[in-house]
Amino acid sequence: MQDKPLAKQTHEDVVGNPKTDELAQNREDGYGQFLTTNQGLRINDDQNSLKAGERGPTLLEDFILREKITHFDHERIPERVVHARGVAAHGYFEAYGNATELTRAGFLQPGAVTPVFTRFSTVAGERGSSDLARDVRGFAVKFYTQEGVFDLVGNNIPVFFIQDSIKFPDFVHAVKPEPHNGIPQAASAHDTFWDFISVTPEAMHMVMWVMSDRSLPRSLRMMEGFGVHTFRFINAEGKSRFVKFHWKPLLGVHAVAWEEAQQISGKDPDFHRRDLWNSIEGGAYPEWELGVQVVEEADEHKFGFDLLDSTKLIPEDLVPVQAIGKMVLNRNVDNYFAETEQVAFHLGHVVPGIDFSNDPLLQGRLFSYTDTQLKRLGGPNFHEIPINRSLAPIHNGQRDGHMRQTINKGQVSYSPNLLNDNFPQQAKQSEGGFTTVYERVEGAKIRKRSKSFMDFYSQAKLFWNSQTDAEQAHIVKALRFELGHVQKEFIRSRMLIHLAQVDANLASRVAEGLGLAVPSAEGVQLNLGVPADANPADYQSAPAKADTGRDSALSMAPDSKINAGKTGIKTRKIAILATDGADVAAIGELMKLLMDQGAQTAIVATHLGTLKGKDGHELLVNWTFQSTSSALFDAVYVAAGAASVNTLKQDADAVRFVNEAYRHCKPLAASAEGIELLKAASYPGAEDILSGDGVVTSPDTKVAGLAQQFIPAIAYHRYWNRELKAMPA
Ligand code: HDE
Repeated sequence: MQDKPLAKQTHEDVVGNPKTDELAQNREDGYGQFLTTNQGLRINDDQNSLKAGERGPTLLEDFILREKITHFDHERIPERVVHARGVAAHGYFEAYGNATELTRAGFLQPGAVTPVFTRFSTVAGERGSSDLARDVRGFAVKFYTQEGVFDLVGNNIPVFFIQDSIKFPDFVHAVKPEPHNGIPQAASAHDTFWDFISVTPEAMHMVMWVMSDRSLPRSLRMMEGFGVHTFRFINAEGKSRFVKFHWKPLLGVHAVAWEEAQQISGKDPDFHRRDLWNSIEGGAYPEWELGVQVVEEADEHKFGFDLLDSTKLIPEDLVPVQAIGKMVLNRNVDNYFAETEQVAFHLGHVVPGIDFSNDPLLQGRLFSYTDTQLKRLGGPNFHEIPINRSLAPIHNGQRDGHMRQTINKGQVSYSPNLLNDNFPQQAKQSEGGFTTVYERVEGAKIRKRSKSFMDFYSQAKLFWNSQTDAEQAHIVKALRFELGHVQKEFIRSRMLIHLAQVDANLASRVAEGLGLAVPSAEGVQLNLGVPADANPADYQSAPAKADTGRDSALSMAPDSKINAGKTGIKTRKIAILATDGADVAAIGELMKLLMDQGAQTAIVATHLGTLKGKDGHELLVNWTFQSTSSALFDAVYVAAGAASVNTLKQDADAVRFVNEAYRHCKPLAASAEGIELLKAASYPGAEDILSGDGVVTSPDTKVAGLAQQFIPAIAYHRYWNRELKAMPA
């Protein structure tokens, strides 16, 4: 166990992180070495295959050619059936030391620092799909603890679509590209997804989250993570409590606009992957606090919903999240395949002090993750792949199998035994041995959904009620988009019935966009997921509770509770629009002020190379209006300089750049003549960009005063209310 946080990790500097040190033993970069075959034979000619004559056929004898091509032919492994598209980074977790009363887990005790490897992902898209799909994000953390590997395999949304794992293949088949034509990629906006949802109302709570901005993160560094299921913490006295895991990002929780997401998918499909990589390379390490909501066993039934039901969350206003540690990601992978692709997470990788609940979704996952790794990684020895290897030593009687790395010595591979003095031996609890929590379970062997799971709409309503007007407008627009892509009108119509169970206003606003009336629910069997011999009535939801109230943790508006106090502009990207004739001295001054706060700036001009300022100074250009887009920035500044602004005003792409930034509700600023470009970018519904919230202008060419207002505007992130004025949903 280390006693202080790990220092900055670069690819070369691996000191301090035991997992990095261990991985280093498997590194190979070939620098300064001879080219060899896989048997270590030095190769003399890697340019020509062995032929019978210069122009003759290739000989089977060419073992060098065959080895190279054969290896190449086998380079791909099956992609993950879900969460195929992902990106990961190394880091460490530091316990605050305040969880000792709750759990005996060593990595949560005072002073403990544990190496981690964290993989983020989208769910539905294939390996090469865009990062900006409207989708749930996976948030899986592997802790290499001294007591073995602990995997916290969560998502960025605290609930799930279904209540029982037996429905998972159906759900995934519905959301994946349709089987007859393989369309659409990484999108839920199609018939089979909404067909399934329209007959599976237990999904409605999760659907609200996915239709909200939660599914369009600005950055993986700016999203929450959730363990979703109820787990257990067990302390040293053996006392068990229920817990829900939360990751809270220190940068706040932010999203992009849906139109922007669609643009980013074309302009830079690797947007999130690149953002994470660049932030870590630049030393702006993303950080999250790990927190838990704790429920005493005696309080299990006091919430009005079932803690074992993964379509429900515990409102944070009822049970606050207690922070118990912090994760910092500070090193990118050396090799995407070896690490990010081969990492194998499993809910069943736990350590003493952590245990499961009987959530039927969780229980099914306990089977699925090992099973899927066997297929994906090709055999039972995937735990020996460097990225998966435990730092705690492994000793057992398991032997052989594909690609076995360990050379187990001796005669004995069974237990108990006399020949090896009964080693390896079982560990007592006091020696770190894992024991399952004592729980009395009684009941008939039965396939049935618990009655306590049969409220599908109340928390969907709680979520809706907890959103600001602008957030609600986004949900309405998202539903109009998604259902607008559904070809069958009866599916659209049926979805309106479910939306009406959540909120009448929500349903009617979506209906208006679809050109439909909200049908009556009278006589409609809303849930078709009913066993053949069951009474359908037993599987229908209770009506949404009238008094769900609000939960202040559910809004991610810029001034919501989640974002309170997170006012910095660290790693925000600001485009500075300028071309020849711009006020280069003032630009330099503003760049310095922004970069001093940790922001990143880029000069976007009409040409690459350098631009010549009005004062004769030159400035290096980073992008042109053709090579980038406002969608890739958080804020825009238009520099002063009459000649520069005149050129930009004539350039349709420059005008569009500003126009789009405004439409996407981003902070804008302009100095002196630069204001003219903002005016030129005005459009119907927002005739006067200058009066919009978050637009900072100064007639002065000096930037210090402007920066004072621009910096908090950038920190605010998005002025979504502009849309309510200009473009009502
Ligand atoms: Fe997963 N899930 N899942 N899942 N899941 C997989 O395992 C599965 C669920 C999650 O970055 C698979 O290694 C079942 C909930 C993440 O490598 C597979 C059910 C949550 C990742 C699998 C669920 C998740 C996976 C595919 C219903 C949030 C990516 C590849 C009972 C709490 C991990 C793999 C990574 C991956 C099964 C539902 C999160 C097939 C059967 C709920 C973050 O085993």
